[in-house]
Amino acid sequence: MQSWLPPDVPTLPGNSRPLRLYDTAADEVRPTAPGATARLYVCGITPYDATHLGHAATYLAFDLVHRLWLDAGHAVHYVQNVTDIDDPLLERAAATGASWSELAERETELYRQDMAALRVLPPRDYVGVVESVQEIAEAVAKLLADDHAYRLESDIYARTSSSGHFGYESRYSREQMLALFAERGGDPDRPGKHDPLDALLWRGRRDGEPHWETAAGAGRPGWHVECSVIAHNRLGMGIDVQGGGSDLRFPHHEHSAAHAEALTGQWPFARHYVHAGMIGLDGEKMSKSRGNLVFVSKLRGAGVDPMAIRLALLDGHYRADREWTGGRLPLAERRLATWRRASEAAAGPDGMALLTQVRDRLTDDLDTSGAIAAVDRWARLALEQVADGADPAAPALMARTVDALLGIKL
Ligand code: 5CA
Ligand code: ZN
Repeated sequence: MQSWLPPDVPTLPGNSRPLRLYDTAADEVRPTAPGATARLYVCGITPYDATHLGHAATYLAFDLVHRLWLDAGHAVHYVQNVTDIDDPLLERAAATGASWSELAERETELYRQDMAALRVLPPRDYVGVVESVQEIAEAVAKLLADDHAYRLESDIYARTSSSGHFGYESRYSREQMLALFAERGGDPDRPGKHDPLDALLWRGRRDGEPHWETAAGAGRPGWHVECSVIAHNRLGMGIDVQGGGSDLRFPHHEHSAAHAEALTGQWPFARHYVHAGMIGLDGEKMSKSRGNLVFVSKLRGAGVDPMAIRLALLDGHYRADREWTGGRLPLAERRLATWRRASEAAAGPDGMALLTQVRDRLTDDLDTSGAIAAVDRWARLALEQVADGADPAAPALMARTVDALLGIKL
């Protein structure tokens, strides 16, 4: 699929520190250790509705990962999928009388525009499931041939025990897994399954549903295996970060990892599993099914500066569940205006010191609040013109720092 156009990323002087991130599997903050090319996979949208602020916050967190690796001198191979065929898409299309593929194309295009407006760096490979059906089916056929999967009527299920490591990613108890599996699209009670937690790899052809003729038979892919295959075929195993929102911790990331590990006989699928917290509205997770959504495109259409949306979403720790309250946007707009004025000051406090502080805060598990506070302090001093030995080059360096590392164009 076509990705979107990249924003410019200024280069910065001096050296960065290795990026440290919380890894769900290890339950600790530990350094990422990419090679010359860092490998990033982030689960993409299911395009049956527009991008809401929860999606945006999650993609912004991983955009910072991308930017911090670039700042540390790595190339970044970033892959993201689009779940452009799945039950929710078909249900929405049926309810509205639209064609599922037109709905997916329309919402994916809106997402691209939202991401570009928010200055999110695009993935190198932006990959839809529809365009990958054959490669996914080949992997499913191999899992079946290797006895890591079994047929149930016209469908195919993965054997949960096959990878030998099931459970390491989420660290949930079996009871927690069973509850979350039922809640998040799984089918623990289907008769004939060998283990209630076994995940659907392939949904055999059903009347009235789209299907493809493939090595796995006629039908369409299950959800988790799309990410295993799209990621593994482009990035290999042991990718540096597998990312998504915390609602993907289980079952999605656990099963995606297990499928890839069974397929290749290698472990682990990813070296870090990184999860962003949920953005809520009125005390509930923002979600398409609940309908309590604030759309990026609506705010943009109302004339809100995308940089203010970006700044508002970055003001809080990415791992924390956060409320989108009415005060967030006006606060971000005021802050953005202050930063813009300060970036045009004749001089300001030491710009290298600010850059070091922002790098230190962000490489420490993306402490955006700390980085924003450092810029706030710098801006206040620049505007009050009280800095000792004020540096005329500092305002320009402050603007480059904020642009390159936080993605905020002043
Ligand atoms: N297509 C799958 C992943 S393969 C999917 O989960 N799509 S999604 O459209 O439902 O979500 C896209 C991303 O946004 C996921 O990483 C999800 O965890 C994240 N997300 C969804 N709702 C929220 C929310 N309220 N706050 C933060 N992130 C969210
Ligand atoms: Zn995914």
